[in-house]
Amino acid sequence: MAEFQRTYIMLKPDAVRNGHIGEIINRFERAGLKFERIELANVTPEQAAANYKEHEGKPFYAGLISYITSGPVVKCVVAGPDAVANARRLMGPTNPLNAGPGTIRGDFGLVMDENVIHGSDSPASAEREIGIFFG
Ligand SMILES: Nc1nc2c(ncn2[C@@H]2O[C@H](COP(=O)(O)OP(=O)(O)OP(=O)(O)O)[C@@H](O)[C@H]2O)c(=O)[nH]1
Ligand SMILES: [Mg+2]
Repeated sequence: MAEFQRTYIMLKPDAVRNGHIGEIINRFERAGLKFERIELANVTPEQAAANYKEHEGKPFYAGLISYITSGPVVKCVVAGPDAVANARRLMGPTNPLNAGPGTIRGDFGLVMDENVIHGSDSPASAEREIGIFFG
């Protein structure tokens, strides 16, 4: 049985910079997921550190923080049946190199360092991330 869930989706700075907001949002709506909140904003250094706590100390951490704070993002709460897994299915694997055509990362990205979109990995992460980004 599908479970009704909320997930936190974030169109990363490269998606906004490259003018792909509309096309990406359209894919979630086309699949039947509903946007409950949506806001263009900059990620603060505090929000970036809280969101990427698990990666602190890794070689790519500094680059990740500077990338996610490099320009406006689109912060979204998306809801529907199995929203967490369905959003990640639409997004494709973390590395665009492994993301097939038809997925958001496969169609709009080329490299792991700029991988277009974020989606929560569990309902618990979603709740935590919605708290970080919407207060
Ligand atoms: N350059 C680089 N970036 C990485 C690497 N691992 C993770 N990242 C970045 O850190 C983000 C978060 O990593 P994960 O949470 O493990 O991956 P994910 O859940 O598929 O991606 P998100 O939806 O963004 O959380 C990724 O989206 C990448 O932007 C890596 O090995 N190299
Ligand atoms: Mg993640």
